[in-house]
Amino acid sequence: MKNFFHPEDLERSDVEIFTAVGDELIRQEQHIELIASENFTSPAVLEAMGSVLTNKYAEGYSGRRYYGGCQHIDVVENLAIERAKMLFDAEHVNVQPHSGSQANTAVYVAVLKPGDTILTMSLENGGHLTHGHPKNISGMLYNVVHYGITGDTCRIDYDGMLEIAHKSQPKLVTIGASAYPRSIDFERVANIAHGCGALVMADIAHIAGLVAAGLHQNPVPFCDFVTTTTHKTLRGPRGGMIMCKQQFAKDIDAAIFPGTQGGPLMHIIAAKAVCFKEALSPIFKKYQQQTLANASHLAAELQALQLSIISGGTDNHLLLVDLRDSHPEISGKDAQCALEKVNITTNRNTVPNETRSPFQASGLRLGTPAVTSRGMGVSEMKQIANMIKLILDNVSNEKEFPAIREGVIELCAEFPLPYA
Ligand code: DSN
Repeated sequence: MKNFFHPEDLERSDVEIFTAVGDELIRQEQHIELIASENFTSPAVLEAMGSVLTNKYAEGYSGRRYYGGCQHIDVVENLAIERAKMLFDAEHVNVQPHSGSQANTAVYVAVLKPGDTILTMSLENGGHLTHGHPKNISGMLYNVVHYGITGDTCRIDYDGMLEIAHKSQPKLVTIGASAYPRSIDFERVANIAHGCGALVMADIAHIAGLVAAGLHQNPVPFCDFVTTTTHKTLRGPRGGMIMCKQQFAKDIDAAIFPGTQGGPLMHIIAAKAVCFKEALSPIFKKYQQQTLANASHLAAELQALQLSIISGGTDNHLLLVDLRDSHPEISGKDAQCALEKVNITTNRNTVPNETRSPFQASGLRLGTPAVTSRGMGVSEMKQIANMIKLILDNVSNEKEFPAIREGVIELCAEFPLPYA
């Protein structure tokens, strides 16, 4: 095979971009990455993404393309599809969505008409923009009704969902979240949706890696459509995917192309195939088990330091700190900015019954996929919890910050990224 990658090419032709990319690599190396939706791909995934496949137009599907020269492209896309089917036990897979948002939009286009009712979880309760937020196309085109979480346990209110489903008679129920730390009973949601004549779409963007490893209930047997991203817990390239029952295969494929997208990103589809192969290996399950162990340890350590964790802990890769109890004077934004000054990267998040604006928010979302990918374990989670507490206690007193930042850089150096 020809070697297509010359590391010095970018430096020679565009030193500004070369420098920015290099600086970003140093940032990733020297920061503790706790954004729950981020991860570090393998070098093999990166290599596929940087390949000559980006040069190829391949509108259409395998064996039915609108362009010539697609014989190798078909091999790539077929491998991605077959591996995804094996990984999730899916009847039909479309690997062309450019993102999770594109995947969700295509499902809506496939089965809904403008004005139809969708029943979803709101962004404020942990859902996603594309699940009917008024400023997203899903909220503009469809009549959106929300279910919520219970006030006491902060778990999805399945009984409430059943009641609202019967009252509102949705055409589609969506389930899946960006900031929900507990397991989801997809079978129960599918029963509720089907019981009132609705279709159901599970969005597993966050937990796809856990599902693939058999560590979370797989929605594929129960739900009509399952969408995901491939770059979060799944640790692949930035992109999306749709799985569905065979009866919807044609409609879903048409909703992606020509419905909402043109040419597929074949370099990304190749990287998805690489990621699925990695996810089928036994070592991937060990990685996901460690991600879960790290998340529950991080939650327990923070609780031991008197921080409030929404729902009292976590079943998955993420947790939500509610700052209102321990640090009512600081917002999620203040906390995120202070942590960033010591090289700990997080994102602020709204919490149930939020009183601040989403831009300020009262919570911090923390996730363990990225730190686990670089090899950190439970003892590092204790160190990280102590550093977070120290920063939150001293948001407006930066005296301690340089020493903590040095500690973060030293810790990161013990767990190098695989890109040397
Ligand atoms: N932006 C992603 C996240 O951070 O969860 C969801 O799309």
